[in-house]
Amino acid sequence: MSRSQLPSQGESSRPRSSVGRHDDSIRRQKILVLGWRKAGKTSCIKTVFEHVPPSEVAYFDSTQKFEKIDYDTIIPLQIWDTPSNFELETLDVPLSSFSTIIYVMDIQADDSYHEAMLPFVRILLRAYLSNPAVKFAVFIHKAESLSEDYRGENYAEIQRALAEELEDFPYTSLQQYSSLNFSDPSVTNIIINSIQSEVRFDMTSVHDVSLREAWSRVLQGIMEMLPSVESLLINFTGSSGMDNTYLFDMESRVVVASDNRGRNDATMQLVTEYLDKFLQFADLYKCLGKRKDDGEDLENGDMSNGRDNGVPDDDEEEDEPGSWWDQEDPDAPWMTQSTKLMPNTTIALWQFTPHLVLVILVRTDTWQTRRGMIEYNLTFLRQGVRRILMEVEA
Ligand SMILES: Nc1nc2c(ncn2[C@@H]2O[C@H](COP(=O)(O)OP(=O)(O)OP(=O)(O)O)[C@@H](O)[C@H]2O)c(=O)[nH]1
Ligand SMILES: [Mg+2]
Repeated sequence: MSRSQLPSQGESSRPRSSVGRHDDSIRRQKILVLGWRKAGKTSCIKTVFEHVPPSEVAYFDSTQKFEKIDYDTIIPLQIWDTPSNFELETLDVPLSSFSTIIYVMDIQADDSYHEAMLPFVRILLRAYLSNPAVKFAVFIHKAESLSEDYRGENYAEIQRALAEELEDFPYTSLQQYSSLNFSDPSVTNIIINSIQSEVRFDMTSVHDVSLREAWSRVLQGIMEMLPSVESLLINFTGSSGMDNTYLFDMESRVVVASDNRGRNDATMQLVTEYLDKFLQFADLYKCLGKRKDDGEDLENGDMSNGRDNGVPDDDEEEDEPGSWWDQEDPDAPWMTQSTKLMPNTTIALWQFTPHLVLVILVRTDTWQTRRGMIEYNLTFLRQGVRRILMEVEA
């Protein structure tokens, strides 16, 4: 293990934003997680964003009321866990304020796909009418419980169920929410086609990397800065002889950007497991930067990322933490680590911000002969990524 003493290339602190915590809820990207009872909504959220081990999901109580989970990563998120069959009118924010709606379907419940899909279609249409830019994802969950053949069949069946429920929907019942003429089939056809091309389906399971991959696509779908960050990564990968480059959210192990080429499930699983193991020892790394409030949480043995579960704090104006770059010493060394994963492959990581870590896979001989050049290129990549984030957050 080693620490890098690379120069920070003159990064300067910026004035921190004056956003208060009441406004904080507004600036967060809101993600609504819905689904049939016991489909796995809470499991999909808590195993990724609250470090609940998969072995504990069997003991979750049924969700009785909305739970808002604030999570800080490359963009600030607010993930809403919901009780099954809640009424839209009970949401305390407009449906249009959600940037993404995730519908969790239990792949095992193949006798009720249509029944489960119907309430989703109603919400999906209401959301689309109030905000056509909203993103939709269906997590076809508990996928590991079926053999590969059945998985594929059920996946297709769920896609068909959505298509049929969209076709059969009584559109005139939506007339009160829109000035569109729903009696006109050309109007409903446009809506159906547009939604069908927008909804993405992902097979997920708490027992493997598929759930994090699905969250990764959700996050990337709402990251306006994604193309800029990706082009920096692709540039770096090309100029430094890497095999794979990933930018991970450290706490959740969700990939927020990658160069995407040469990526496959087996490599992802390997890299995620490595990161998991390595971060269990996070406290040993003195220069592993974290926000002040995160640090306090960690001292209590809690890696919970400073969440406040949406409870407003009246004193927030005085003790509101600054932006992450305010609390950094620009000349301090930053955390880095490398390990020979297999005889021919080395994995290395560098922390970029309190939330983000860059992970690379590289041939061991390349790493041994070109490490200096890789780390040199990396200072520019890190600087570029941080600049983009500062621009977005300022
Ligand atoms: N096989 C399998 N079971 C899972 C998975 N995720 C969750 N479960 C099981 O699904 C059940 C329901 O999980 P929850 O996360 O509580 O589901 P929910 O949708 O939040 O349930 P409600 O809040 O009651 O509507 C639990 O018994 C979990 O053990 C998975 O990936 N694979
Ligand atoms: Mg629940």
